Amino acid sequence: MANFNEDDMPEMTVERVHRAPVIKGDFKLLPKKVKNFITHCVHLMAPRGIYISDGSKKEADEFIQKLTEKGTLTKLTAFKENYLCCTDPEDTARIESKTFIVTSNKYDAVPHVKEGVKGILGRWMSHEDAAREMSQRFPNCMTGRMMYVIPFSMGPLGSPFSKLGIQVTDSSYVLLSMRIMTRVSLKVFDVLRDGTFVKCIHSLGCPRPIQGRVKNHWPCNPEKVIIAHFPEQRMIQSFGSGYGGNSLLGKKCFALRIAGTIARDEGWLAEHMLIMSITTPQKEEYFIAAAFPSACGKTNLAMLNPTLPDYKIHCIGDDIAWMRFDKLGTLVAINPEHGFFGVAPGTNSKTNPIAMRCFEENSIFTNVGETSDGKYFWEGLQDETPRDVTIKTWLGKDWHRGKSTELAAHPNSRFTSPAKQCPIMHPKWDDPKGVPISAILFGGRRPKGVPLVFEARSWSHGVMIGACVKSECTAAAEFKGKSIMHDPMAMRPFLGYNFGHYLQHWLDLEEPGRQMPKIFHVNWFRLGEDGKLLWPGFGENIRVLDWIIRRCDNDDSIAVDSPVGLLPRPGSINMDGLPPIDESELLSLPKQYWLEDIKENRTFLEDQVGVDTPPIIFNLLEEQEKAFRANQQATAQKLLTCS
Ligand code: GTP
Ligand code: SPV
Ligand code: MN
Repeated sequence: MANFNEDDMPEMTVERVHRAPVIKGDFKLLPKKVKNFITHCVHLMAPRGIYISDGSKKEADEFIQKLTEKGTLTKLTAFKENYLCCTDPEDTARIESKTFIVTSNKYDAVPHVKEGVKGILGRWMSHEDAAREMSQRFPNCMTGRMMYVIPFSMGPLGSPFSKLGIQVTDSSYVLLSMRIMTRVSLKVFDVLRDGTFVKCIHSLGCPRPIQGRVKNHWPCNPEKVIIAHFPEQRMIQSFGSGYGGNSLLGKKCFALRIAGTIARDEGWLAEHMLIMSITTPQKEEYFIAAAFPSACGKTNLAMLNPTLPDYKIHCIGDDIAWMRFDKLGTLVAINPEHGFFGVAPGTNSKTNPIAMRCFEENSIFTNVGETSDGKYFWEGLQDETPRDVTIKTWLGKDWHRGKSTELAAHPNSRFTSPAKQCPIMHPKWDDPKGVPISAILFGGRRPKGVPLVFEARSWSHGVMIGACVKSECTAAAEFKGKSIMHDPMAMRPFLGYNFGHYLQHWLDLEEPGRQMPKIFHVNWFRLGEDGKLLWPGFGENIRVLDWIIRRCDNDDSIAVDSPVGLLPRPGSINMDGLPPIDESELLSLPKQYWLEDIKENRTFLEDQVGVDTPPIIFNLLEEQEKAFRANQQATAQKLLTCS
């Protein structure tokens, strides 16, 4: 299975897959490689039929009706075409411990870790082991179920930037979600012809008759979950989970892990980044991309509602950016996705009014609560939910305001909405040519020590800063608690190849004649001594973006040098109209904290990336340490300036 190659397979006709009749679509007209792929899948998984999805509204309506009758979806009657879906409570997030990269050579996939250290930058599996694991799962796994064939494009169909995929799945929730998240169309087959596509194989792992109990009308197989990527074969095999990043294979599996490898080979970048534009009161427009780990604020920033007057924000994408240098040396980016799979809790009319408008219709809400007046409910919506409605949790229990101790919505509950419904979508969000990027931001949840914003001195310094990104654990994967985890470049769970090679690839992009974007690090999550956030965040983040774009225009009057890079000169961030903010604390660089942090980062790289770490990264860390040691004025509380 692992070495499956469509060119080695005899051309099959529909008769050869007769035990699985083609229920919808014209199998005969498909490109040969697609036919062979489907035939292979039918032989392997033995579905009761084949359904070739055309991505149409009519088709979606039919599935919605069926799933509503079955109880998998519940119509939220207060809206036009909004549905609630609650999963098996054991299938609510990405499972990183079951996510593998399968390559012939281990070190193509993961770095050389120090002896005795458990690597956290990707999990490798050999082809032999993968073949064994798959053979224990996929044979006949679709018995009694329909196999949906979903032709999709990541990026505008036909753009030279875009890549095509075909996902087979036995989940109609996945079919509905893929239709929102990617561009599903039969035209994919025309564009494809004899070209290549990413083979995406997904099964819930629940053949009929079902053994055991299905919870919440959500078949899955949590004990046997595996999400395996075969970059050499441009293939993904995912088993046992119907949830998000595990099953909507266009997203993290394809657009980051597989595309990352393609990007390395072709000289571009596939990153876990939002793309947005900021238009100043002077009508200048700047495009930026920002990489924050899962559940750290990408969607919120991409849809920011600016509190400073006369600034306009447009969203191009909220999770994934594909970027490359064009002939003129400009870094241009596209959003390969077609929808949002956004974190629900915390989203409300104050924090993200734009998102609230995105999901007014045609959206699916997964694992949120429900109100008696036909609406969704989650933590953060208390103030805008009438007191007289009754509320049920995502687990179907009664929820009482101020009394219930359990959560109304799962912390990783999500909305799935078409991007075009976003009222501030950029007119060029769908432009095959992409948009020019002036700045790249890294960030994470850093309750201590890390200033609101600082700027890298150079491209390679920015890569070093990205390599040291850390964040508090979030609910987007299976981790519990609030410990600080390394999440370099916000890509830890999404790396498709050796992280050392990945850093080198970033460094190698710097070439004469290219306008390298400036790189920044931001932190909305710093806490004061009282344990409260020092920065209001959300719409107020425009103040930081404003500082960043002035730096993109090389306004040197607003920056001061420091051991970590360039910091805002005190008073240079526009704080007009804000309640008092402790700016010196917000921008301070506690020396002891940083010396320990640098040491910890060095150990992390030595342990986790070892000999694969580009030496310049260590040199830059050393320079940073020297700068701290040289600076005698640095105290735990004072703003540190070296200039
Ligand atoms: P993924 O979809 O998992 O990649 O997450 P994301 O990076 O898009 O994160 P998202 O914007 O959905 O935000 C996640 C959580 O962080 C939500 O609960 C937000 O309310 C909260 N959040 C986002 N931006 C801010 C901010 O500026 N300040 C604070 N305090 N919280 C924020
Ligand atoms: C993330 O975890 O970064 C997400 C959600 O965007 S998922 O699609 O499940 O990966
Ligand atoms: Mn994400």
